[in-house]
Amino acid sequence: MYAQMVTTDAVKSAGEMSPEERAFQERIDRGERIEPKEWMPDAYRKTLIRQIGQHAHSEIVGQLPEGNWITRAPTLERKAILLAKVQDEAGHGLYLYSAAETLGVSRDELLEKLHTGRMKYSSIFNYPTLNWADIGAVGWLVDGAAIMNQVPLQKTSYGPYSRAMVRICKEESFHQRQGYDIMMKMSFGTPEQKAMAQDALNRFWYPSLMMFGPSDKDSVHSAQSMAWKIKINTNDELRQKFVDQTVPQAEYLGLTVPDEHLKWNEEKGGYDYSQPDWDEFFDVLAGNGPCNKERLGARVKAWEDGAWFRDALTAHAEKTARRRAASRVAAE
Ligand code: BYC
Repeated sequence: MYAQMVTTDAVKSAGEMSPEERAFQERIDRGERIEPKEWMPDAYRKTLIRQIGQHAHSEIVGQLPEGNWITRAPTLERKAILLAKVQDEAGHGLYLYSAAETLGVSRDELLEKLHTGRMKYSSIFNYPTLNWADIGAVGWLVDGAAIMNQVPLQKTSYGPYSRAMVRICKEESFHQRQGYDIMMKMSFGTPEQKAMAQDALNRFWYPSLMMFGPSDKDSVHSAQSMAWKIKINTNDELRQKFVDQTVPQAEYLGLTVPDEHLKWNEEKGGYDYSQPDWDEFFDVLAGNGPCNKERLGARVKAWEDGAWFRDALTAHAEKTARRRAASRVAAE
């Protein structure tokens, strides 16, 4: 499953490219968008299917840790907000599956790969949401990290992906804000509530840093993806921006980022911070996180439970097509 991580994707020099590949790279370098029916290198198509597919799966699996709390939200207002957020995530998954389909892969194929463990989804969703403060931490940190990663993707080179990201980013901003609002309520509440908020930050800080992917030296796809402008920034660049943005937000809440080495570095104009435990990250990717089995099990069950509905839709479409064909023959 992790064979793709053994080697780094080699970026071809102009001399090694075919004339078609060179012309393609020149279009990318000029900042042109690539559209579905246009020529593209096979590896560009495959990289996009991998990234957009994994992104779509993350949105869908990402509904689970929060969906779990809809019935237990503390007020009617919080319930309505959370419900809207979780529905947005479903919508993001659908835009992204549609964007992936323009590359010649079907949604069924992508889902089959997810269900059989041949495609990934974001590591973050393999961590549990134990209490209401965790829902605040997810919105604040997880959606905050998602925005940091996804705002640059609005400028990604593949047209359908970049256009999907525009709408997704608008919605993610509301998600991040609602999470921070929960954190404010908890942090400025009773000592017990503040302790819950601190505990949620303690548990979600490092998994959120992992969302940006392995450090640049271990990122197998970054160099080629950046040459093709599929990715606009490296994993470490975005992680640094996230830390710099989030630390003052934690300070405002009166919470402590669980990193004793966290320190403002005047020279670089950013914080020095501790790396997450990368062994834990790769272990979660290998299927051994606290919730991997539960999350995948829930998705497979949802797929199987929905089989009767998909069958009914297909049967209806076939029946309608047969009727139309019969009435055409009768009219001739
Ligand atoms: N989790 O060479 P690298 C959301 C994999 S949803 C799992 O750096 P790349 C939300 C990577 O796939 C947020 N796997 O890869 C939803 C590769 O393995 P493969 C989802 C990870 O692709 C609901 C290997 O490690 N966002 O926000 O250049 C509620 C080597 O990595 C992770 C997106 O998907 C990870 N964290 O860079 C709330 C954004 N990191 O494929 C919120 C789009 C790395 O060779 N994706 N891997 O088997 C990206 O920007 C890039 O794909 C990544 C990774 C930065 C994630």
